[in-house]
Amino acid sequence: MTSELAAAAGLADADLVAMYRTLALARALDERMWVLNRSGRAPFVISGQGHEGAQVGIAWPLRRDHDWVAPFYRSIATCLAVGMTPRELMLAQYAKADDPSSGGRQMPGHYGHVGRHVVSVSSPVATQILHAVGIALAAKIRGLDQVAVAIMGEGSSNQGDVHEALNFAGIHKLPFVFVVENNGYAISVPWERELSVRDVASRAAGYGMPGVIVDGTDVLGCYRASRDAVERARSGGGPTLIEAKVTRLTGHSSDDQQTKYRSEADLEEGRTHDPLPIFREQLRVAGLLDASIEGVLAAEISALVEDATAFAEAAAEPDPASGVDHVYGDPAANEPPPPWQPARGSVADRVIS
Ligand SMILES: Cc1ncc(C[n+]2csc(CCOP(=O)(O)OP(=O)(O)O)c2C)c(N)n1
Ligand SMILES: [Mg+2]
Repeated sequence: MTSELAAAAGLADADLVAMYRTLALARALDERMWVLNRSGRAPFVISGQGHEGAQVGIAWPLRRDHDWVAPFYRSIATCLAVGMTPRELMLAQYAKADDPSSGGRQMPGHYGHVGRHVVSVSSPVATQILHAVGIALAAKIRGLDQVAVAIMGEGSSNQGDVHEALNFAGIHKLPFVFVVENNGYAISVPWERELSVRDVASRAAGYGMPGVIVDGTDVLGCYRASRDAVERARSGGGPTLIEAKVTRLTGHSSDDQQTKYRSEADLEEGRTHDPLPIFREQLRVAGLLDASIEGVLAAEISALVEDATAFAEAAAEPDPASGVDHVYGDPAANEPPPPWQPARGSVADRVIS
């Protein structure tokens, strides 16, 4: 029999346990990355701790290897939820040659995966929204039935790119979902100094799309909001903006000390919004987790983290000679760029329905 909790979300009990496992795995990998950083093994960590509930709930309704995600540097749980493996995330952390994100070219935390349809993170924040809207436009033109999702923080959502992208997506009713993980800070700047409104979601009205606020500790609430937005996008109803209120449990990055600009009361309050123990307790009450299941999961997660760390530690470094691969053409070939080809037919006719 399905638990009431799962039935209310239209999911099976096993889905809820799998969601919890993804949250817990993301947290364990993230914690390991900090240990590696503090022990001199990894040069930089940027953490998803506190964001995992929103990330797993929102990623869950996506069709794997079909829909597209343009994530940001905190998207560890998102990447796991769409099928990236702990080994792949650790290869990126160590910047090794086989790192699927960039072959070690990017900073750690800039995840990407061609096969899993995860667009490589750009360091300039918010640029990914234009990539995702472009993908949504292409999906619509080609009739591919795909949805594109862009994810970023509330501070980044103030960039000009976001206005352009949301306006365009709204006009053309693109299969697009914009996710803002609002943790109340852009590095050390509190939300009151970044945003002229309390909720980013209220801006959606200006682009002719629904703006939905979800509590990032409510994993299944995040799932439902995303499921509705993805269905709407896929069925031609157009884009949605989802704002997840989350907490940032760590400093901005491994180079930041948040006690310098956050009070102990603020940090304490933030810790009460940790999605991991909240979701765990929900599943315990629903009878889906108990000490024995949790023990099995904890052992499995610990083994995955150990395996990913050892695998990435032992993996080959990138060849320095490959450093500018994909940046320049082959100078020896000395070939002119291919001639510009005019588009066949009118793309605009097919897009503007
Ligand atoms: C265009 C651009 N400006 C500034 C930065 C430096 N920067 C990196 S992260 C960040 C804060 C982003 O805050 P937010 O979007 O709220 O995301 P959070 O880190 O809080 O999750 C800034 C200003 C950048 N990477 N790109
Ligand atoms: Mg923020």
